Amino acid sequence: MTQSKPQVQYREDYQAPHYWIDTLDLDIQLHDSATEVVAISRIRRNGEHSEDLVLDGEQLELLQVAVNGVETRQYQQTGNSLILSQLPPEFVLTIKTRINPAANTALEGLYKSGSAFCTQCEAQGFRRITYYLDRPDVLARFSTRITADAGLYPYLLSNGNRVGQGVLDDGRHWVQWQDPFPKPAYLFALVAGDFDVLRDRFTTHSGREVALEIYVDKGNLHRAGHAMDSLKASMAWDEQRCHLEYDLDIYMIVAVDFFNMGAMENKGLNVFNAKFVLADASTATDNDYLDIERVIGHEYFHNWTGNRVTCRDWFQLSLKEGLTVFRDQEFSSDLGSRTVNRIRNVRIIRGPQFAEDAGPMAHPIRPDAVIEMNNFYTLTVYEKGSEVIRMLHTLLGEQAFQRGLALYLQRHDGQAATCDDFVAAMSEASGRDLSRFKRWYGQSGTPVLTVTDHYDAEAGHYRLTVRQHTPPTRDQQEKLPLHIPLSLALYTEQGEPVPLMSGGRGIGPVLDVLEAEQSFLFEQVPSRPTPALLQGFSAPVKLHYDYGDEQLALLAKCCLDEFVRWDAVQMLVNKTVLEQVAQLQRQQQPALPRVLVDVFRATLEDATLDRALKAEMLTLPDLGSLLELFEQVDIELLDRVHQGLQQDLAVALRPLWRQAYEDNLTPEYRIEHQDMARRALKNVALGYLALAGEAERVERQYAAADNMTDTLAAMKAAVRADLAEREAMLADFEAKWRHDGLVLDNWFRLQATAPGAETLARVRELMRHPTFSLGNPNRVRALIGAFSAGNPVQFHRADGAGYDLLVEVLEQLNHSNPQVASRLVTPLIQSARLDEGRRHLIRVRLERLMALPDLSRDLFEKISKALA
Ligand code: B3K
Ligand code: ZN
Repeated sequence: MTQSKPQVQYREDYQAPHYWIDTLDLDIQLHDSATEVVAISRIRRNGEHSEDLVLDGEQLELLQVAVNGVETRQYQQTGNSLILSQLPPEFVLTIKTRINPAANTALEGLYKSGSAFCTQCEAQGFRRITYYLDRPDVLARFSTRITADAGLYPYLLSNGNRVGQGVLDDGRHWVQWQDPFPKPAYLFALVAGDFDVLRDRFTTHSGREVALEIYVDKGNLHRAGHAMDSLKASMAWDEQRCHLEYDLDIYMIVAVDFFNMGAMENKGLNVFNAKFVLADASTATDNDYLDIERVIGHEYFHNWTGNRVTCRDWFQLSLKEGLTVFRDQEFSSDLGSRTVNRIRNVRIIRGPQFAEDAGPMAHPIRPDAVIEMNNFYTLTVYEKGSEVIRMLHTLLGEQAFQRGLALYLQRHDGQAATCDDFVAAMSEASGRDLSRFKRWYGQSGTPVLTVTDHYDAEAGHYRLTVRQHTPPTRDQQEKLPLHIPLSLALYTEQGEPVPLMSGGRGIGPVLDVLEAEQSFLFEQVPSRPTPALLQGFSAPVKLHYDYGDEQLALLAKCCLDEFVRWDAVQMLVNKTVLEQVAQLQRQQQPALPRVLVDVFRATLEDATLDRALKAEMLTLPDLGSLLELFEQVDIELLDRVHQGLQQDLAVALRPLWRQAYEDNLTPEYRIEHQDMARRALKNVALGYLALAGEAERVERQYAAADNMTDTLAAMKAAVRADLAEREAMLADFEAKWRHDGLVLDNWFRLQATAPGAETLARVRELMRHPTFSLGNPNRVRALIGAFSAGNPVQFHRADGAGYDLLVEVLEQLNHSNPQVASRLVTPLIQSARLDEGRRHLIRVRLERLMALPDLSRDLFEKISKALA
């Protein structure tokens, strides 16, 4: 909590630490409310100076300090630091502290998740365990001795290898761990508890035998198999695609119920939100299975990109996160459908990431100024960061990219590196000038590409003119032209691709857009072509090109780039939405364009299309992404258009939805990509059929379902279409799953995102459900997060009651869990697209929060920016 006004840290102010810590020996005596930590470090002065040693520490009770074994009182304690002066060039520092894990509701540092102890140290949680140089450029060899009650905590885990253990007289036991790899404190982990353990092995390419262990709550062993398969698949993939091998003899994953985010890549001991570990057919959906594979992969890939080479300072976070997201996206794409993965990622960029760029928290993927680091684990740093890596991959090609990655890892192995180091390695390995490309790291905001064209029939010339412009963002007024890879193809009216010729020779599909305005001439173009622009979403930009409906229909049917086929449908939908909003504003009846129905029909009837892709093509953008089409818009009007469009498509194509439904029933449940694709398409069809009033079919699916994907799809269809059957299904589901929080989260989420004015009251009622708790981040996200971020119409009720609910929750979480509070506040600070009335309602409430006497740094940073 804030004592004084929170301070801004600037990237430019980076200074190497005054001291290095070479080794840290931890001795941790676990007790619920009085855990004692003895930390012995070998410290070395960095260069000649007489600076103090300033250690970070928060919420610690200091018991003893000794230098070279001699107890000392020559230290100062300020709010969050311990300062030692007049130190020798090298010395051993011993610090004894006491902490209270049971009272730690912030879930940062050492805390209790249910009956187990666990830790979360990234970004700055280690300072809640002991006084330390808690910064990522201080790398030490850790050894950790854990002592705890043997009955309650039979498993005592930490990083590295188990090197000793013993039993004590008082019913307690101990285990000693040694991590041979120097690491920053944020990668430290400790877990103590009683678990079921799933064990397996992996033999690496060079023959290292690795023990794989997944720790889950007792009784959940049967739900850990998919996580184990995903782990082995990740290890194999990293060897095959990136030639990277695992480096310890053991890899452990622990699933816990109380966790602020998805998972954490601690060296050799990942701690996971149980949501990303536990799965079986009866409790997990197809998407849950895919998410588990993705997150297990992500954390595993961090072992190289993040752990072996870490970040010099937290401003460089995207160095490990953007790169590791890129790696997990490639992993998922190699194992499943590349196009569908691409589409799902692009939906995130175009929806919430573009909204972040347009809001008060806009920042470059490498931020320049930070108050609370935890606020910068953002879609920009992660997802846009991955897009930046993907653009490098597009520009360099797979081979040069892999050479660059190898060079970067080999050059900086065991070090804390910067984004500049990464780009330098990529540039060296490929011979490409990336100087302009580097601007992506420092410039925030979403570039707009405006493309115009001219066809000269006589000469057979086609000229594209590309203008780029990045509108100012809240953090940065001036914007410079970026290096944008623009992938394109040209199509004839018959849908045939035209070979790209320029300067008398064939050229590749990727144009280097470098200037504010640039034009590209294509020769030997037989007729006026339709350009397929931004193939594969080759850059995270907004594209403006004045496509005619027929051109979009052509691309949707014929384009060889599957992403563009999907995108053409999206553009057609966007055009329709813009048109219909205008019609409603003119008090006209919105019209359903023939061409849209035709494209949907052609998509449904296309027997060659992958079913998962079909499902994506037939799914409209969500309201959040549609909001991004407008400078400002009446959200209820937009929602009416969105709902009406789905309704119209449901009715217009009803026989085809029925057929898609019938054709894609899967007789038995298998986790297999073909079957998942069938279910995806079938359930999209079910959604439309529900809107067309086919309640009986929805009920039948709910009753017959033998898997969570189909159960939830039926329940969702009923809720979205507001079918009378929905209450019975919801009641049945609750009775079945009320004791399983993870499963019940689906039930909370569904009700929180239900249309209708009664939703708010329902959410309030659900907050009193016995399985709901404000102390569990998963529950909070499923109910409160889903309502405020996933139900824009009800959250932005004109009476402000949606805002009041969120503010009440924030006031509580501000004390108990500032990180979770800070995530939840997002929809309140991204109000730019809303009307004046709502913005006023929001402002009043943000001002109230701002006036809280003990506002956390996390909320302070976001709210003060929103109010500025
Ligand atoms: N590195 C962690 C995120 C830590 C978030 C701290 N607030 C998980 C991940 O990105 O893999
Ligand atoms: Zn990560």
